[in-house]
Amino acid sequence: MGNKDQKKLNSSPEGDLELKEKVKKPSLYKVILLNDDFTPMDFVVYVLKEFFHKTDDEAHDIMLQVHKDGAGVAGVYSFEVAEMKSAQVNMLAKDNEHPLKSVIEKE
Ligand code: TYC
Repeated sequence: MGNKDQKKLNSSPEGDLELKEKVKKPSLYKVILLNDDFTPMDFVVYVLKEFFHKTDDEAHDIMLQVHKDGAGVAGVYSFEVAEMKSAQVNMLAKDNEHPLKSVIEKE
């Protein structure tokens, strides 16, 4: 029996299922902005527009929600992207001497 036929015999819906089970979707992580008493509202809006591609209205809504509730989701990404965005936000805030912090949390 040729190699080609062997492959055909072994392929089955079960085989496809086994393969599917092993191909895991990457976990998603939320980038969460934390409220503080000193970071200017305009700076938070800028961060949401620049790093999280929010519209002006979306950015204002999220900023106000964080201001009222203490924390809010800026965006949801793979671990690597979430970690990078959170670090960039924290660095920009530090460089501008604002206490704004972001953290990441598994969904
Ligand atoms: N609470 C800040 C103020 O009154 C505004 C603010 C909003 C700060 C959201 C951080 O993640 C934040 N200036």
